[in-house]
Amino acid sequence: MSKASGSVDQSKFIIWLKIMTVRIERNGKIGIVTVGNPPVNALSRSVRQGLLDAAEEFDRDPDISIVLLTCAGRTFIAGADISEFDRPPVEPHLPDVVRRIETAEKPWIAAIHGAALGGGLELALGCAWRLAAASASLGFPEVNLGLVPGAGGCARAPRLIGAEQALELVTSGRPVSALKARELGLVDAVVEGDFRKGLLSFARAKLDEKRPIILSETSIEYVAPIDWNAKENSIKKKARGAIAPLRALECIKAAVTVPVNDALDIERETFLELRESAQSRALRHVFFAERNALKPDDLKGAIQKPVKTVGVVGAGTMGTGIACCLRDAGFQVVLLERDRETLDAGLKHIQSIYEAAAKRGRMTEAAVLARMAGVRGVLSADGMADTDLVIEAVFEDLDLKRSIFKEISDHCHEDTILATNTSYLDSDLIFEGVTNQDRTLGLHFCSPANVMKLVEVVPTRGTSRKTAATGYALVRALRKIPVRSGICDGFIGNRLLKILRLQAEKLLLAGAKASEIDSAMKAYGLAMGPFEAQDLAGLDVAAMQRAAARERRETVFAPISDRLVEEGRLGQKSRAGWYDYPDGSRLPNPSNHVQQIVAEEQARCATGTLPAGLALAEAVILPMVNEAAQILEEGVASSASDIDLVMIHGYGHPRWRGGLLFDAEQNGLDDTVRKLEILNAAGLADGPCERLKAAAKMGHF
Ligand code: 3H9
Repeated sequence: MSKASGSVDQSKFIIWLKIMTVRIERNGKIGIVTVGNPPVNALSRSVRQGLLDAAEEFDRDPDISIVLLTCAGRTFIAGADISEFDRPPVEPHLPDVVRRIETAEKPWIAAIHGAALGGGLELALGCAWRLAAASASLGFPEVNLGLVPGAGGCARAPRLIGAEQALELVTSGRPVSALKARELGLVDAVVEGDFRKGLLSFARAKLDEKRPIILSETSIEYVAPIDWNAKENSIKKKARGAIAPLRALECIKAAVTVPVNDALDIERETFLELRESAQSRALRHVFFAERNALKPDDLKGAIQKPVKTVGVVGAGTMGTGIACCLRDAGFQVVLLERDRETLDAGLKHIQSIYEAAAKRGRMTEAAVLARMAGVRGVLSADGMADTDLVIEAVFEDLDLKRSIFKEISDHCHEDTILATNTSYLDSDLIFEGVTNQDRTLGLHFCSPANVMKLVEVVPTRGTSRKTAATGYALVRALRKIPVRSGICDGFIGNRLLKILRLQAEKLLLAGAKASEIDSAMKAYGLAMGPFEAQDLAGLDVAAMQRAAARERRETVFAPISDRLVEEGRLGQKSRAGWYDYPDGSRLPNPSNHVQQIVAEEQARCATGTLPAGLALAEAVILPMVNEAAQILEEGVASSASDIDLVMIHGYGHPRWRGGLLFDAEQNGLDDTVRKLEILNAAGLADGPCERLKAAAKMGHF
C-alpha cells in the first residue's frame, strides 16, 4: 500500500486479504481462478463462495471462453475443510458448487499440482477437462475419515473411469499418481516440466475444441458384470469393523444401477449421515491428533542437529528393522554387532526384507542394491566414529546397555546423540556415567520396526531441547508417529499391553477359552487377539519383564504364562504357546494341554467370574482405560490423544474407534466407571478408578 493510504485500517485490509481465498484474473480469452487457502487449499466456506462467484463472473464476461482452475501454494485442493465437519453444514454446499461449475457456460479446466483429494477431486470431476503435473496425486481418501465422497465423486467417477476402477479408488482411500490417473482416464493429460506453461498451452488448445459431455448427464450404458457380493466380502474383511468402505461400495453400486440424480442423492445422504457417525468423529480426531503429535508446542523453534549417518547397535530383529526404516528414509546406516556371524545374519535379514519387497513389486532390484550399499556392518565401537546419532537395540539387559553406551561414547563425537530403544528399562539408569547427558534420549520403536508407525520418544533427566527436537525430526523423517512418554515400566504402550495380557489371563481363569477371548478382541477391532499376538511375538520377552519386576519385589500375576514359559512353550517359534502349531503351521490350534494347565491354575488361584451383562472385550478394555487415566495423572503421557495414538500405531487398536480414551469418552465415562466397579467387585479388575471418576465428572480427560 502507498504511504498516502496510511489512513486505511490495516486490520481490515488483512481480514480482506484472508477472505480473498479465490482470486480471478484474465489472460486473453482464458479466465484464471486461483484458490489460495493455505496450507492445503481446503474447500472452506469462503472458497466455495469464491468459486461460485468466479463462475458467475466469467459466465457474464463475453471476452472469456474458457476457465482455468488453479491453486496457489504447494498443492491443488486437498478436499473439504475437515475442521468444519463438527459444525452443521453451511451454504453454499459443495455439491452445488461442483454442479455450477459443471454446467457453467464457459467450460472449466482443473490444473492439478500436488494433491487433488476428496472434494478437490470432486471439483475437478465437475470441470470439463483435467490436467495434472507429473508429480501430482489424486484420490478419494474420505473412507479414512469414516466418510464417502459427498459431492458427486461416487456418481461421477464410474462415469469417467468405469465402475470397477472407481470402486477401488473410493473404497480403498488410496491415491494414485498422475501417470496412473492418466492411464485410468481420470485426467486428460499429464504435464512433464514447466506446469504453468503446460497448462496455458493446454487451455489455448481447448479454446477451439468441443466441450466434452457433462459427466453427471452421462448415462452408464454398459457395465462389465461386477460380483457385488464378492466385493463386499473382500472389503468387509479388510475394513475390520470400519463402516465407511462398505457404505462407499453401496454408493458406487447405486451410481451404476439407479438414475444419476438418485445416485447423487444417495451419496449425499450417506455422506451427511456418516459425518455425524461415531466412527467419522473418531477418525477425524485421529487425523488431527497425528498432525499435532508431529510438532509439540514446547519444541517450536528448537534447533535440530543435522543427521545423515545413524549407528544401530544390535543386528537382531529390532536393530535390523530400525536399520531398514532408516535406509528407506535415506539415512546412511552403520550396524554394530559383537561377532561376525550375528552381523552377517543381520545384514542377510535386512537384504531379505528388501528382496521380499522387490518380489511384491514394491521396489526394483537396483533399489535393493542401493539400500544395501548404504548399510555398513562393523564389529567394533570405533566404527561409530562418524555417526550423528546412535540407536541401541540390544537385549533388555541394563548392564549390557550401560557398557555399550560407555564404549560408544568413547568413540563417537561428543555431540553424537545417544538413543536407547529399551522397551521398559529406566533410560536414566542406562545413560548413567555417559558424558554430556544432554544428548541422551529414549526412542522406543515397536516391533516390527520397519512396519509399525509408533515411536515413543522418552526424554531422560538430561535430554536437551535440541536432542528432543532432533529425535522428533528423525521420527518424522521415518514417516512415523512420535509420542512423548515419561519414564516408567513399559512407558505408555507396554504398560497398557501388560494390562491387556493380565485381563486376558484373568478371563481364562474365569472360564473363557483363549480362542473366545481372541475372537472377542478381534471383533472389538484389534488386529490380533492377545493370545495369538503373544504366540507370534514370543512369550519369553514378557517373561523377562516379569522376572525383572519380581526382582524389584513387585507382585506379578501371570500363573498360566509362567507355566507355559517354564515348559518351553514360547509361541510359534517353539511350535507351541497358548495354542499348538503342529508341523510349523502358523494357524493356531486350541491346545488340550493348555486347557489342562488352566484347569489346574483355576483350582489354585482365587478366580472371579465375568458378571452378566459385561462382554469379554469390556473386561479387557475397561481396566486398560483405567490404567491410561493413571498414566495421564502421573504425567507419563502429555495428553489423552497421545495415548490414543500409541494404541493405534503401536498395538493394532482400530483407528475407527479413535483410540482407547477417545472411545471411552464416546461411550460415556460414567458408564465406564460403573462397569469398572462391577469388574472390581467381581475380582476381575483391581485398582481404584479415582482419576477416571474425576474425568467422568468433567465429561472428558
Ligand atoms: C472431503 O473432501 C469430503 C468431500 O467428499 C465432500 C464434502 C461435501 N481440511 O497433512 P499435513 C491441515 S473430506 C482441513 O501436515 P502434508 C492439517 O491439519 C477431506 N485441514 O501436510 C495440517 O494443519 P496444521 C478429504 C487440513 O503436506 C496442514 O493442513 N481430504 C486438511 O504432509 C498440513 O497438513 C483428505 O482427507 C483438510 N482437508 O500432506 C485429505 N488437509 O499445519 C487430508 C490437511 O495446523 N489431507 N489439513 O497441523 C492430507 O491427506 C494431507 O494433508 C495432504 C498434505 C496430503 C494434503
